Amino acid sequence: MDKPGRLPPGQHEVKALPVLHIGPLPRFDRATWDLEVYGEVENPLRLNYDQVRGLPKTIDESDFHCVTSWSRLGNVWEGVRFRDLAALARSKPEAQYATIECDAGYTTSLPLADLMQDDVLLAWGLDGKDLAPEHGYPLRLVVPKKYAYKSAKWVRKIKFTVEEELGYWEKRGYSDSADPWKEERYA
Ligand SMILES: Nc1nc2c(c(=O)[nH]1)N[C@H]1C(S)=C(S)[C@@H](COP(=O)(O)O)O[C@H]1N2
Ligand SMILES: [Mo]
Repeated sequence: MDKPGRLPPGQHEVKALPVLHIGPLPRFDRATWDLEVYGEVENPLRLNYDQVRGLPKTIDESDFHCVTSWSRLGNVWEGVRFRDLAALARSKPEAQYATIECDAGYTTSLPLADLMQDDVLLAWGLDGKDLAPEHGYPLRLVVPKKYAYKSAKWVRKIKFTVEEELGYWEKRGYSDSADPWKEERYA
């Protein structure tokens, strides 16, 4: 692919994926960890880590754009498509958004229309290896078409909602639509 054409306005390329988050690195205990899918769904789920890793696997290459201006191109993510998990939980017709809730209190939210895209994964792997803990292992959301604060690390709960609940950065002045190609950095 033509890399220059892949950089949104105001972004520069970095070769290695930086580590960026607020708060401490959460501890992962495989024996007690679970993923909960709840809210406006017909079939609420509580999956242990083995069950998550047994979900249909997708590998997808995409670019990653942080609002602070770095982009890391050509990330090969491995995980389950958000929409495959949503199909298992069977979201109710009135559900329009999902709030992603993480260890250590971080949240973000997105319209289901954005989350159902082909390139949106709940990922456990990057570039042929399990994710490093600091990049979100055991499970992170990846939403390549949005600034990376939507790509929540250490996901534990997914809540389907009728109305949108603003996430951690979205409540603090960052754009909720967060489209890097339109430079939607601030609300
Ligand atoms: N749980 C959690 N997820 C998070 C964040 C965070 O603070 N906490 N920061 C976000 C931001 S602003 C960015 S740029 C990316 C960085 O991901 P990386 O550290 O894997 O590069 O994680 C996103 N996901
Ligand atoms: Mo970011």
